[in-house]
Amino acid sequence: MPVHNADIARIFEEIAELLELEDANPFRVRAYRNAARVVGEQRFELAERLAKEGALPKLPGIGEDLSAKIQEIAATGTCALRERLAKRAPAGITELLHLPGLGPKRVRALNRELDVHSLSQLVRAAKDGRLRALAGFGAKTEKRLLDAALAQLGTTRRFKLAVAGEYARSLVAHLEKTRGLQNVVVAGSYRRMKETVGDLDILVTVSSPTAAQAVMRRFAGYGEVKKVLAQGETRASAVLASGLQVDLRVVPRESAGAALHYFTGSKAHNIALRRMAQAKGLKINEYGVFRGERRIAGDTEESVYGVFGLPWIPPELREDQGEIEAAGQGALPKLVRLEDLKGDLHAHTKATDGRNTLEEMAEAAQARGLAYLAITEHSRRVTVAHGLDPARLARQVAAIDALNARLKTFTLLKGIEVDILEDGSLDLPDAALAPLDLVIGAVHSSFKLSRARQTERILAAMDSPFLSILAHPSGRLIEAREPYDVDMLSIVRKAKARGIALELNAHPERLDLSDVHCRMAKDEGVPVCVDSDAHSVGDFDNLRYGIGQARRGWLEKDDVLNTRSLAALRKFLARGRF
Ligand code: DGT
Ligand code: CA
Ligand code: CA
Repeated sequence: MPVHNADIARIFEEIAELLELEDANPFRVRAYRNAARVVGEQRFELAERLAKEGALPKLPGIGEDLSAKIQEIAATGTCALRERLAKRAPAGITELLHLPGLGPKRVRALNRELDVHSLSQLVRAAKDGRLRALAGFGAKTEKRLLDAALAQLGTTRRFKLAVAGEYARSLVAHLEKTRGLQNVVVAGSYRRMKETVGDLDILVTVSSPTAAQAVMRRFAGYGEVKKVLAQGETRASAVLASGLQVDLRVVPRESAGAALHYFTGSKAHNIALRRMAQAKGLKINEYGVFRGERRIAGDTEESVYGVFGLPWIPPELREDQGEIEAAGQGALPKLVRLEDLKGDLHAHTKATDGRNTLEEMAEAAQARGLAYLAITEHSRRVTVAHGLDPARLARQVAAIDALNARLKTFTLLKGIEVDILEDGSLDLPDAALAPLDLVIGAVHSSFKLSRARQTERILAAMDSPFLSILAHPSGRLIEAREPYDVDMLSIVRKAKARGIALELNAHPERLDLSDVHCRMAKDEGVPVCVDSDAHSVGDFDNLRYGIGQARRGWLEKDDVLNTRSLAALRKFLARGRF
C-alpha cells in the first residue's frame, strides 16, 4: 500500500496527542503538530518524491529528526516512536483521542475523574449523565460525545470511489477469466458512483452449475483475498488485503435483472419501488417481480421498471430523490457522459507541483479525445507547490502561446488557480490575470472562518472581473477534512449573477462539488465544469469519477461547461468580464 501524506500527517498528529497526554514538553508537541499540518498541505506525495529522488525537499519547520521520521513512515507505514508512545498509553485512550471534541486535556480529565479509558466506558458514563458533571463538559458536550462515540463504535471503514474502483477492476478482470462465466457486474454503491463505497457487491451469471463452482473457487483463490468470511454454492464474502469487503453472488439468468436492480440499490430506492409493487398487488425481490407465484419480470432491469410503466433509471439517480416521479412523468434527465467532455479546465505541470511538461499534458489530454486543456498552476501564496508569481506566470503564458502555434487540432488555454486570500482578494494583481483565458479562484487556507466570514470572503473574490471558475467550492477532502462552513446557495446565486462557473473537482480525494450542490447549481442555472485537477498525465482518469458525481447531481450535457466547443467556452469566459 502506498503511504499518503494524509497517513504521515495522521501519525504525526497522533504522536503530538500522545506526547501531550504524557505532559511532554509543549515545544515538542507543537513541532509534531506543525509537521502534521505541513505534510498534510503538500500537493505532491512525499513518499513518491522520496522513492524517486531519494530525498525530501526542504519543508518549513521540518528538520533532520522529523525528516527521518517521514522517511521511516514512507518506508514502513508506521513510526517506532508512535508505537512506543501508544504502548505506554493506557489501552483505549487512542480511540478516545480520535473522537471529535476530545483532546488530550479532556481525555486526561476523563481518566482521572471518571475512570473512563475507552469508548464503551465513555458511552456508559455519558448515558449515566456523569460526563456533564465534569468541569468544562456540560450536557451539550455530553450528548455530542455520546453520539460521536456511538457512531465510532458502529462505523466500518469506507473506501473512496476511485480506490474501490481500482480494486474492483482487477478483481473483475480476475473473475472474467473463469471458464463458463457469462457476465460480471459490480452493483451496490459502486455502480451508483457514490463518493465512498462500503463494500463491493459483485453479481455473476454463468452457463452451468460447474461454472458456478469454478467462479467460487477462483474468487476464494484470488491473490488479494486476505480472509474468506463465508462461502456457499452461490454466495461468498471475503475481505481483501486492503480491508475492502466483497460480496459475490452467482445469480440465475432469468432473474439477473432483478438481482442487479436489487443489489444496486439504493435501499431507499428499492423500498420506494417495493411500495409501488405492493400497491399493485405485486411482489418484488432479488429474484424478480411476481404476481402470486408467477414471475412477470426480472430477466433485465428494463423489465423490472417496465412493470411499473417506468423507463430504465440510471443507477446514479437511484437514491429516492425524485427519480421515480421524474421517470413516471417522462422527465428523467439525459445525464452527461464522459464522451460529452470536450476539454478539461484544471491541470498542473512541472512548473509547479505537477509531474509532466506542457507538451506531455497536451498530448495526453488529446489522446483522451479532448480538444482543449487549461493549464492552471497555483499562485505564489501556495509556496509548498512552488506557486507562480507574475513573472513566472508570464513566462508560462509565452510558452503556451509558442506551443499552441505548433499544435494543430488542440488548444492549451492559459489559466491560473489563484488563491483566494483571507480577505477575499486574489493572490495576483489584475495585470497578471488580464492576459489569461481563464482564472480559477481557490481557497487553500483559513478553513476555519465563521460561516459569515467564509461566505463573505468567497463572494468578495467573485467580484473580481477576472474570476471565471470557483475551484472545489466546499474545500472538503473526503473523510479527511470537513467542508468549510459556507452558505452555498449565496455562492451559487452570486455565480449566476456574475457569470461564473462552479467546479466539480474530480480529484479522488475531493469530488467537490457534492452531488447535492450540483443539483443546486443546475436549479439556479449555473454551469458546472468537471475538471481533473490533473498533476500528471495519468490523472485524466479522474474525469470518469467526476462525471459519475455530476450524474448523481442530475447534470445533463448542457449543464456542464466543458462539454461546450472551444468557441462557445470562450464566449462564456468573456461574458463574466466587465
Ligand atoms: P455501501 O456498501 O455501504 O457503500 O452501500 P450499498 O448501497 O452498496 O449497500 P449494501 O452493500 O449494504 O447493499 C447493496 C444493495 O443491496 C443496496 O444498495 C440495496 C440492497 N439492499 C441491502 N439491504 C437491503 C434491504 O434491507 N432492503 C432492500 N430493499 N434492499 C437492500
Ligand atoms: Ca456495497
Ligand atoms: Ca454488500
